[in-house]
Amino acid sequence: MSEISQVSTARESPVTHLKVRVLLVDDQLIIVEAVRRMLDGQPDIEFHYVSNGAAALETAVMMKPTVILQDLVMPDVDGFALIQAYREQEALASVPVIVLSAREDPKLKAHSFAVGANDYVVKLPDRIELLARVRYHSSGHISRLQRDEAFQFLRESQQRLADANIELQKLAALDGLTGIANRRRFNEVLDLEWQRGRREKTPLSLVMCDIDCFKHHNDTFGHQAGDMCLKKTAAILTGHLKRPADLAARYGGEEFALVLPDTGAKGAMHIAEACRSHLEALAIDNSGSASGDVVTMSVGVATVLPSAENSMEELVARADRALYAAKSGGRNKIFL
Ligand code: GH3
Ligand code: MG
Ligand code: MG
Ligand code: MG
Repeated sequence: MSEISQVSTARESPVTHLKVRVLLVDDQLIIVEAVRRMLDGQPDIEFHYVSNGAAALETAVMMKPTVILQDLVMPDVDGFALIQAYREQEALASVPVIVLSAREDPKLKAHSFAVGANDYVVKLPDRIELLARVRYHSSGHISRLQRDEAFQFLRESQQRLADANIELQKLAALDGLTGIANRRRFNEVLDLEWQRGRREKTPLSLVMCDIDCFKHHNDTFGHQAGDMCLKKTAAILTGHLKRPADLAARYGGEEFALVLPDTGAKGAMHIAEACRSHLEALAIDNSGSASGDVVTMSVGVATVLPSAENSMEELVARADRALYAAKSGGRNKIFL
């Protein structure tokens, strides 16, 4: 039982709002206690009361009860006037009001209905009767509420789910260390761009990069320095992309790939060279390595006009072979 001074507006599951919220307005605490005993402990009923008549209207507006049990005679207000006041409030206009009267009197009954009451019970009714009347008057209200709240809850849940799925899809496509596209995303994009190149008869270029003597860098400066180097390399690659459709991806450990749609060999070589020289210019320490004193990368470039006569796998294999040639050709080089 709670005398209402504050009503929580927190929304959890709609189920908590499907309880029949009974507000008893009665100045006599002995009546409050008797009604509480009848209603409390019912799983579908939430019992509240207000014994101060002057506070009844405000309390009712705040808590939006399902049913009001209304005393007629109170020291500070007139029960009839209160019922009329409920009816003038938008939030309470259709809330069923059951009058709890001390007297079995036809005139009081008639007047109660005239001012807007829905039912009239002489105090104190039998528990079974009171429960039956409360449930009878709240059934329509609850099912409407149930429907509206359930729809609202469903809509919000679906929206949250959709948002979460978008986030998950993004995460599933990104490399955890560098934040750029991962191998999975690379495969998806390469496939899409291959199809598009075939349809639109435009060249597709693939640039494969591999950091030189990265094992030496890791072994000499530590794994954290190695991670930092990977992040910087990723940033260089994305920084040199020119079009929205271009993609930079982490292909494997210290290997990266660029997918460049509608780009010929010349354009791809140009971007590859910009990336290679940019990394060299960062002068990340790799002293003592077989490929020089700073971190560099070797690059293989391949370009194809996608068609039925060639394949995506061939394009990847050609870029790989070019990369291997750049490695055997002395590293820090670009081969086509
Ligand atoms: P090469 O010039 O022939 O490419 O030699 P390399 O040393 O770069 O190539 P190798 O394949 O021998 O070594 C690659 C190293 O990259 C070994 C591996 O531990 C390291 N590596 C792979 N992934 C990560 C990572 O996420 N972080 C760090 N710090 N190191 C990584
Ligand atoms: Mg009274
Ligand atoms: Mg490698
Ligand atoms: Mg390497």
